[in-house]
Amino acid sequence: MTTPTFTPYIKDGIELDQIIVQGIRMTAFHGVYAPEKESGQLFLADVVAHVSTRAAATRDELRRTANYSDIADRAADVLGGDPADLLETVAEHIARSVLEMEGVHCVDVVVHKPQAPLHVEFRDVMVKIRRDMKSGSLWADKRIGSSAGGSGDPFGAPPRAMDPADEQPLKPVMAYLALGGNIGDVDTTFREALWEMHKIPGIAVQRASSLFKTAPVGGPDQDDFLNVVVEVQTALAPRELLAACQGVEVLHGRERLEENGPRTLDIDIVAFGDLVLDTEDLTVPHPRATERAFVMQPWATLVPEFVVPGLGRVADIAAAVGSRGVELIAQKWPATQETPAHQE
Ligand code: PH2
Ligand code: MG
Ligand code: MG
Repeated sequence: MTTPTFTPYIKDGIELDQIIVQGIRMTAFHGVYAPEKESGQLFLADVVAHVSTRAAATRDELRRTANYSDIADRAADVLGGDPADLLETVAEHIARSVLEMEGVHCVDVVVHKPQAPLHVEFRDVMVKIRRDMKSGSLWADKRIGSSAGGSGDPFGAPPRAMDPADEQPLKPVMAYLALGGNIGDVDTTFREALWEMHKIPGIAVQRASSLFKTAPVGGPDQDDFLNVVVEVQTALAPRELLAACQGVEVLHGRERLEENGPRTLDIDIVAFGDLVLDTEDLTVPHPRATERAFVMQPWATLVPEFVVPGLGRVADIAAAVGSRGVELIAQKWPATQETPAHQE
């Protein structure tokens, strides 16, 4: 079995370290052909997790790095899990699982199938992929600008869905999410939610607005809210981004009990690039966002020049809506509380 080389991964100008688990081996039933699904054969996986190990080494603490045993378990779960037709699918699923681990910025996965049914003698067949948390990389293998992907291209993307809410954008899009909440430690909830969003492949959280305390608008008599607007870069279709937002709401115990009622966490897509869309479950730009000071004031601290499709500059809309009931709490949010790794 040969092992390919793994090129370094550079994050913010610094080459990350690599934690490598090689030759994870299992009998499994992946393959296109019936005998492969019945008898099974040997599969092997190599996984390289690109992480910064400095903080862990300085303190000699496992929790500050990626546990190689966890990496191996995740790879083995996929390798020995549900049979897939393609090595590509197995590799992709391993990559996604390892990318979910905290601190892993990029992952290389090689899946080997040394007993593949070929017509010639050979040593090994492998599929090698790299995936990272930046949505940009999701596009690395998209042949934008060529004729590839057109209807005559058998290797191109599947035909586009009819509903524009299900169409993945042709290149990464800046979307704006409005977060609100008034139950529990909302500041902490927001921070956790942003990290959870960022870990989802296809979403890269970029920046947050200032943080505001806001009087409740609508609904029953309830506590003040915290509100913030964040910028994400996304490779997902609008409806996939919506599902991600709702998934993170659920993680924080969101229950949809009453309209405009108190909630731990609400995440609304307020804009999705320059897209204008009106479907049963999703309307962008958000139909009420531009009437609400608790969205417009935070948003104006983030991207005053952004033009809300069909409605104008964020700063202008914010000025028109005014700032009644909204109070600036933290200009720079989230304030960094931990010592950055490179200072340790
Ligand atoms: N969200 C609502 C209803 N009312 N009021 C404030 N101040 N902040 C909110 O986020 C909010 C609200 C429905 O999503
Ligand atoms: Mg809302
Ligand atoms: Mg909502």
